[in-house]
Amino acid sequence: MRIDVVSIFPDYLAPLDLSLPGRARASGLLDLHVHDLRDWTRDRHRTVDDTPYGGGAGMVMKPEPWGEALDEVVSTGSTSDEGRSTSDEGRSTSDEGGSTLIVPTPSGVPLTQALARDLSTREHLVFACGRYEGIDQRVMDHFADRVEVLEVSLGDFVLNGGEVAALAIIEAVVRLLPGFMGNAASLDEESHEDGLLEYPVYTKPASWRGLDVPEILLSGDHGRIAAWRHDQRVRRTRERRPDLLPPGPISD
Ligand code: 6GU
Repeated sequence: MRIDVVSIFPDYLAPLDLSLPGRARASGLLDLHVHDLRDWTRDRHRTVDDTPYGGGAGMVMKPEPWGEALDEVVSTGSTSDEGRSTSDEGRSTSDEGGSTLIVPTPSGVPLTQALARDLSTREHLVFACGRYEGIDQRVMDHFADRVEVLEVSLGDFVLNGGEVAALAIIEAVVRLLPGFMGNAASLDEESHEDGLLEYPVYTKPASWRGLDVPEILLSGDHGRIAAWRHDQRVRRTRERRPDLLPPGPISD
């Protein structure tokens, strides 16, 4: 998979060199490129924003730098001499129709595990990280005629810009890449893979600060342990995320 991120704060994306995406990069599964939007400005002040038509608070990101940046990055596989991905099994990444443009915004569709799974099957993701009050809508409208455009939100709260959201989305996607995690089973068993939250987990010591590990987990009875864990998942989900449960009486 190739991922390009365009931002006015490319240093925000430095954590991508570490941790999960870092390992995927090192192993050749992920070909990741971070770009500074201001490289596509043409004025002396490298301006990226302006006041909103219609009035209102804050500033809006101008369409021209975004247009030029995304013209180049969306059609990529490579911009000039950056080199081609070797992880795409021979498919061309210069076909822009193979790109998906993701615009992190609190006004987007919610990120879910199902969306992360879908994104993990794409060959090229481009993240357009906006700041201020957002990006001129014509940028998304224009590119929607050329590639799939997804405005994606992490949830019902507001961040200062799309960078931290892009980091979160990339981590959720990259850990699902085939061949990334050693243990495929640990992926299926976790929260949000089957509509219930995860059960609580414990490790040694069996007693800590007066708190004991639930006795059943020490029993060696795998059938009863599985039933207990399922019950814990249902209780937790009912308590914390009732919106995830089907309507009507709870079936255990
Ligand atoms: Cl994707 N972006 C911003 N700026 N704020 C958010 C968000 C995204 N998701 C939740 N809040």
